[in-house]
Amino acid sequence: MANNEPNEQAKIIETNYLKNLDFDFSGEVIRKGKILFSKPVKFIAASNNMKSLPEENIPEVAIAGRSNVGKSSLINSITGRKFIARTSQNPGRTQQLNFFEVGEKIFRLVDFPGFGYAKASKASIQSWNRLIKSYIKYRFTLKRVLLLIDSRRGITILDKDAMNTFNKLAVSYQVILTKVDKIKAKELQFIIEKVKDECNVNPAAHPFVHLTSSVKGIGIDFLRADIARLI
Ligand SMILES: Nc1nc2c(ncn2[C@@H]2O[C@H](COP(=O)(O)OP(=O)(O)OP(=O)(O)O)[C@@H](O)[C@H]2O)c(=O)[nH]1
Ligand SMILES: [Mg+2]
Repeated sequence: MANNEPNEQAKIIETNYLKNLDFDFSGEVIRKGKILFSKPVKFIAASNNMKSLPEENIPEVAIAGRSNVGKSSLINSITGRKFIARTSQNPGRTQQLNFFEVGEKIFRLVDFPGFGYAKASKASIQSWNRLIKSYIKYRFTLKRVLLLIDSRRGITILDKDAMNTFNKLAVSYQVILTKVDKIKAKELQFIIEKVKDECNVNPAAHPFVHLTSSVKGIGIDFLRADIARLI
């Protein structure tokens, strides 16, 4: 990595957030996000069918994406708890909908099982898909799905399938690029443009794309701020 590489990346991140004319990421918004996520967070339920979901009484934000994209790591990072969501080197670790409640009945983050896990059996893929689709379709309290995309891979066929499913279910979703610590600034710039173009042609996709690294803490305060103004 060239010496000026971290600077180049910092500039891209600054342009995405602080120089953004369409979305406000100023001090007050960031402060609200920090306050929200300084509240206690607890794991409250793991559900593998619609009947065992927690009561539908507070807003929920779901975290979706390919197996191994960094969903559980991102939940740990935004909640500031290292081990609240179980992460793993082995894809396919999260196999149910896991609910994490932030604050006393303020809102919940929902960790989805990852899609595209190569070793999953057909039957388990079908039951995950059915559960996720039903949850999205019938959950009145679901505010938005955050669709995590690995910045090294970009939008794959599996991600496009997920976007099409979300479009059809008419659920609002937003792309979050993960693991930006792993790529060079030029590649990051390229992938941002591509992902934004893709979002623009997908009716239910939110136009703002987040850039994150759970390892380096990049973009985390901005994501907290966005969640705080959403719920
Ligand atoms: N370098 C880097 N590695 C990351 C980052 N986020 C997650 N990882 C690593 O990626 C792997 C998968 O992370 P998880 O958070 O378990 O992924 P997941 O999407 O929850 O995976 P499933 O539950 O299997 O669907 C782990 O080895 C993490 O340490 C990141 O921002 N940067
Ligand atoms: Mg996981």
